[in-house]
Amino acid sequence: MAKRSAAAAPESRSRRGARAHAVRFLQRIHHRFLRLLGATTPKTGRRTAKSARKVVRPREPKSLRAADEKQEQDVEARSPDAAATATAAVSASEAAVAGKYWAHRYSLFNLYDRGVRMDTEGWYSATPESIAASQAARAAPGDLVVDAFAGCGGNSIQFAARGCYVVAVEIDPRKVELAAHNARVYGVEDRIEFIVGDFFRLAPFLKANLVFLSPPWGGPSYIHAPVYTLDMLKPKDGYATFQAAQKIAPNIMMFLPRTVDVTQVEELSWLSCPPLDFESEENYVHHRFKGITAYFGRR
Ligand code: MGP
Repeated sequence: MAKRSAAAAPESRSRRGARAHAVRFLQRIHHRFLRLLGATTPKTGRRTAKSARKVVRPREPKSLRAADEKQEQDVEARSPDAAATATAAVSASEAAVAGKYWAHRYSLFNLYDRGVRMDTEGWYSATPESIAASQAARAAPGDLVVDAFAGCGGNSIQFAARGCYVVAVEIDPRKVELAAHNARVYGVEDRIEFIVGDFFRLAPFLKANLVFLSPPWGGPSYIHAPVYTLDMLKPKDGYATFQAAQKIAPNIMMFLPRTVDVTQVEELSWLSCPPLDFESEENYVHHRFKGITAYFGRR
């Protein structure tokens, strides 16, 4: 008897129905799978606008939604004139999260999409993660580190990820909440002790292997001064800040503006007797000069 070819066999109504059902099911699963990827995957290449909208993130100004679809190169390609005009046109707080900072979110925190939180000051003053990691690499695992102006926690997190124990000092309790949250996002909260307080008042009572100083530079307008001098640091000048750190540890790191007078910074090492070893390093992100780290120490 001749075999009937399956292809030639007429499809029964029930089988057609089952096939249509399977197609619909696969389509549904496909969408869910995409949604899942959009919601849980940290930045891995280009994302569609649709999946980007699914990402959990802090509220951002409406005007920034469009920037979400642009990657860093787009923003960095803007002319400096256009950026300056735009910055001048908006209020100080909006300027802080204007396009370029939002576009830099993954440079600041690689796990941004997992719910990292920042306040206005954090957007423009957090140390980019790759720089914070290279600074932390100078510490030894197990070191006790005081992060004197912890802000939203970027540096503390990298020291903790390095295996250090960190005392994160921050005067603004709201920032401490953000930093503690971000430390949980990175899974390093067990290695960081957060203290709400004034670094200058606490310094005489602290002891550590290393103090990390990334104090306020005076906001994004710091760049308008052709040379940044140590008296421009906030809330106290660089000398007072450095001397407070000296009471705590023999090793000090300072993250400073790219326009800082490095000779003046080097002179800080002479505040110790014998003078501390000094090294300065230029820090770049995607070939853009972001700041200078000064390392002072005895090892
Ligand atoms: P920037 O020079 O203001 O911006 O800050 P950017 O994106 O480099 O500007 P452009 O000209 O390249 O487009 C560069 C980096 O310096 C920031 O990412 C912060 O890490 C750091 N930084 C900036 N400010 C204003 C401060 C500050 O006040 N305090 C500290 N500690 N760091 C700052």
